Amino acid sequence: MAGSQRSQRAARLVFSGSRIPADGFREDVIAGLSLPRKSIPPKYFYDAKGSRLFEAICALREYYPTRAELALTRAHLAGIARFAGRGGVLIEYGSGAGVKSRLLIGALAPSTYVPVDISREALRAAAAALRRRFPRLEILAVHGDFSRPLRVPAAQGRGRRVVYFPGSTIGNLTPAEALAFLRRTRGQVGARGAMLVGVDLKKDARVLHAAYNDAKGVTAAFNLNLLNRINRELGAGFRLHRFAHYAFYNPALGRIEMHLVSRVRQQVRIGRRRFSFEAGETIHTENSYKYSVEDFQKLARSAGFRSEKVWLDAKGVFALHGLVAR
Ligand code: SAH
Ligand code: AVI
Repeated sequence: MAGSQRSQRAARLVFSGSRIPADGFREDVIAGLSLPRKSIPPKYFYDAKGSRLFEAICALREYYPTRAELALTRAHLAGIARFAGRGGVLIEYGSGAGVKSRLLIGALAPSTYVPVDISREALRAAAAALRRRFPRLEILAVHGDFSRPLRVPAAQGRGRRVVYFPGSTIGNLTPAEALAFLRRTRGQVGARGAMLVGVDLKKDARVLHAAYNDAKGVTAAFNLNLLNRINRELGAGFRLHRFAHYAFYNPALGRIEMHLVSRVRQQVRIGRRRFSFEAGETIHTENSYKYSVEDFQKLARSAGFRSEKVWLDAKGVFALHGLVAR
């Protein structure tokens, strides 16, 4: 166990797993840029600046998912608490700034809260703020990567285990990765456990397009910040003005795709390696899958869950699925 550890009479705030997520960054970037279609996993967006930019995205007029999910959570909080039960262990994947977490913790009064995030900065700030808000709550914060099997402390703690995965972060996984993640989670919560998953719904492509191409250019800055991070952490020579943000809805695959397009023919160095780009060639940086209620229920079923509840926001743009073990 690494990181700081403080204890108080009723509650603890413990950080663990501090080095794991950075492992593999260089290897993943080199491997991704060596592919015929260049790509880099979206989990690398979230350095300290990337996490701040994501929070700025959440406040944008065009980016409806955060507002919609917050509104539906507030509107249905009592029903969500009845479904999930009080006093158990609440594990949250991709907890970020913890805004939705605060609502859920208030309603579920868990004995232990386990936020898991790849962004150390976001995790520390959110856990410290939650500790101030809920001084008696045990918080076991895990700096880790949920895209691989991950040991989570207190997973065998007191009470029912409930996994919370809001924000449609599941949409950033391919359907095959999402299925594998849901299966691992089904194993983790056990036969009496439950899961709450926030999922963005399929909708008019113009609404989706605007959400990922905002007028202020915050999403573009979020996408381009990945190159900044590679420059800083891997000693690379990306010139950011030679790349452009490009996001579009792919209706055949039901996903938003984000890319970084090379504006010119160029070579870029990473350490001693060189990578060639044609003008117009892209690095695929993120998918954001959108699911109908039925399609997501089918996926959850294949993973060993039964869909017990679905809550929608008033405009019908976002869904929160309440899943129980089958
Ligand atoms: N739950 C918040 C934040 C969503 S943004 C909300 O609903 O607004 C996605 C979050 O998941 C970020 O905080 C990011 O750091 C984290 N994340 C992305 N990929 C991850 C991974 N593979 N493992 C752990 N955390 C990840
Ligand atoms: C975190 N995730 C669900 C966001 C999404 O909508 O796919 C990340 C994001 N990318 C661009 N804007 C927001």
